[in-house]
Amino acid sequence: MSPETGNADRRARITAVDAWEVLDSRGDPTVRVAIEAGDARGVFTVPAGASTGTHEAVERRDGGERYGGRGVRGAVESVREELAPIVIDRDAAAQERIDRALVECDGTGDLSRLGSNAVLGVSGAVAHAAAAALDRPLHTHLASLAGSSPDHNPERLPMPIVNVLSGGLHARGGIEIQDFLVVPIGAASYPEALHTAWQVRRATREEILAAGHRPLVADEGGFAPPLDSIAAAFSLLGDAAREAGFEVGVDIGFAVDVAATHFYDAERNEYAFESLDRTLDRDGMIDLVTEWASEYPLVSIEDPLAEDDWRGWERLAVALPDETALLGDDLLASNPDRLEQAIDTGAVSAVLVKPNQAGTITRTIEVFGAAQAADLPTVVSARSGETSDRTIADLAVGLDTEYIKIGSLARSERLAKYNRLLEIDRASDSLGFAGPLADEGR
Ligand code: 2PG
Ligand code: MG
Repeated sequence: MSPETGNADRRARITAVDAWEVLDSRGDPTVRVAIEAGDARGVFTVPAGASTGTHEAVERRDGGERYGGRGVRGAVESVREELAPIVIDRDAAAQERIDRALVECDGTGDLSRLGSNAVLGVSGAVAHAAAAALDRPLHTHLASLAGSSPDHNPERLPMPIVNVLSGGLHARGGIEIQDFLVVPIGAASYPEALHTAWQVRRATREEILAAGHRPLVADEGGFAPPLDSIAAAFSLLGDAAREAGFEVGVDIGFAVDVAATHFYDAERNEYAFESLDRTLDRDGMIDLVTEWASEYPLVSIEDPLAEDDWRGWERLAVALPDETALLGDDLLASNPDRLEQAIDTGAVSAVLVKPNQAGTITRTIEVFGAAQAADLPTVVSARSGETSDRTIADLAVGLDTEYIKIGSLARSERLAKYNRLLEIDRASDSLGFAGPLADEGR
């Protein structure tokens, strides 16, 4: 019997752990872990970012020539040789204890010895195995780990923030801003939100074709047409929304992920928009971003300044209107200490969380808990490198996040998660929806 939680969870005793290398949506290797507990099996596949922040937990890559250095055989070995013996025989339902043991075994705060991809791989597979062994949906199990009762019923589905135009490191060679997204703020339900975003995306495609360009997609399925300016991107989205029959600012809001760290030149202390032949300093960026917020119905602006420019973030938070969330991704890196600093200084008004930045399921839950305790809205986010793994959809529902950011409505690794939310919707007849205007519609 497990010493941790007694007889009740004996059915979730871990009996086997395996890990192997698979390829993700960019064709890069990543870690898949399978864990057997009782009669059940849980599988989790680790995602990977391109615009990774300096303060994230650190994934382990093999280097060398194989797969251009991107192989993860070392991380797979970490799982098989070092982490498996730690979790075998434990109760899979004791997620927190297991995660603590995994982190201790790594011995570095940022998980760089064994690799965050090894540690999160095991942590995620433990959660899946426990949910399966206890015969609960994953979101119910995650909710119980976060402190809800084991009979927790999901309350609502998150509002999707849907990528339509891509740039930055996800499109290479286009405009520096990484994502232009739409938020179907007028939708009264998750399925309606999906349909609304689909219509805007489809109309965007038509506009791109009409302009004589090919509607090619970037890493997250967003279009990457040639754009002369940032204003041109917003106007393309606005035209598409109107063309699809929606009112901008009423049915459709916009969002951007600037991912500014990736075109910030630290030596010159400026932001280099090479595609637009223009550089801006911190004040220039703050002015630019506040201008967008006054001109467009921006629901959120993510990472508009470099990941360590705390002063700039604080100033921008004051300058932005209340309707526009200042969303921290690289700034926070799903790290509880950085989130605490942001809460103390008022540097963000919304929190983006990615499990592989945090490194374990427990740390991920802690970050959500801290954000929610500070009354900050939360966004659970996929990475640009994904697989058909659907865990974040369950995470959003189990942890009751306001938003989910998965990418565009294209490519199976994105749709797997959007579709998992439809499955959760189908399985419950009492689910609400986190849409900002949803209350009026229900
Ligand atoms: C982001 C993510 C997802 P990446 O910056 O928010 O869009 O990108 O996974 O490349 O860090
Ligand atoms: Mg981001």
